[in-house]
Amino acid sequence: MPHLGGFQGPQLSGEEQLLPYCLDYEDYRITRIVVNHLETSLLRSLMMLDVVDLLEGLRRSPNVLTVFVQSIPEAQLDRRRGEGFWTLAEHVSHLAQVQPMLLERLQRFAQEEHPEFIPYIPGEGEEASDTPERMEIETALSQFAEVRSRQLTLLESADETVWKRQATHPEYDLYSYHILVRHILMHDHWHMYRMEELWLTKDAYLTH
Ligand code: NI
Repeated sequence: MPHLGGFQGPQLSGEEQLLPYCLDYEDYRITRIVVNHLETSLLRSLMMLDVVDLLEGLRRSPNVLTVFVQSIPEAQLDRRRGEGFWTLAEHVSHLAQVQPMLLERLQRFAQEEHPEFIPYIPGEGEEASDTPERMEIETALSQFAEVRSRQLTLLESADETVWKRQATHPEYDLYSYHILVRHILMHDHWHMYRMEELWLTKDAYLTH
């Protein structure tokens, strides 16, 4: 290890060997403190490195969904592939119906330091079914786009403190603003992926 000035530092291992250029122990100690600090802030910023991409993805979802849905022949929209399967129209309706609840969660994060959420169970308390209420497709698409744009306004005004907020949610081991935002994006795509499967995948290959 090329320690300059002849100082034989303490036995170093692993990443510490990446710090060879120390003039003496004091330099080594100071360097270590600086590196620790940099590592910590690097880790912090790494966690947030996807913020721009998350917002960009959320902004693009309504158009991806709209173009996708408009490419599906109308007769396919209400086809039920099996018992317990949602139709394509129900998936679109669900995507529209959950956005106000997600917007409300973002609002609570903006207002509360440590929100405690209760699980969202669609259709709970109603007579009905475990399938989403079938909306007019155009209505569903415009509601999805409209609430998404309100979510984005809120997201763009959130500062770093809000982005770092943690919450409690009985369904999840870990819940934070950052996780919620990523979840909204992945939820869009989970349902779009499932819709594509339900539309195009042959019976023998369709997952339940
Ligand atoms: Ni869902």
